[in-house]
Amino acid sequence: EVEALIDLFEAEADRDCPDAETPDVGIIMGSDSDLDTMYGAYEALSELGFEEVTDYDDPPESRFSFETFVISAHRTPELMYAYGETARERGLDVLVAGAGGKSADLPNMTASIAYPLPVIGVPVQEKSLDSVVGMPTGAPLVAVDAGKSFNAALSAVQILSRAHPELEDRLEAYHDGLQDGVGAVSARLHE
Ligand code: RP5
Repeated sequence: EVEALIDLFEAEADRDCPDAETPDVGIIMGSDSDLDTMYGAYEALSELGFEEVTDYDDPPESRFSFETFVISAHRTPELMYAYGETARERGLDVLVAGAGGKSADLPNMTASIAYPLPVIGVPVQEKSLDSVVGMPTGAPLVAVDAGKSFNAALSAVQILSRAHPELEDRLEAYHDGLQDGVGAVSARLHE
């Protein structure tokens, strides 16, 4: 399975697909036990109209898309290297990486391997916040608060929106929805 994934990443990197046909955001996590926490990133991207790519022979219909993989820095280091090294050539523009426990190395290592592609780290358990945010000078990793994978994905879309004004419109619409929600709560308190 791991060999097949490495072959897939390398083949996709060689394909030189148009940007509109490759995933823009990559969600990766260290274990399937991180899935519940990382589901927030899936929710945020889906809410903003990103399509999930699962079959690389079937290009997404939507202009913006994402992919999801479980990649363990410790159990599958070669897979982590293959993913990070091919990410730019495969057309990815920003990565959201989650890991937890005392072995939360995936976001940090991927940030180094895929540099200068931006990586947004999500600490999966609160006690592991330090392990994700700690990077040496010159090797940056953007990180959100523990477990906030939804915010990590929103940050990813903010980064993409600098080059894609239509994403700025979607973010504005999302923000308007948040404001309406808060306004409605206040209004209910004064009924
Ligand atoms: C980390 O170790 C993973 O990201 C996960 O949060 C943690 C525990 O992994 P499992 O033992 O549940 O697979 O690398």
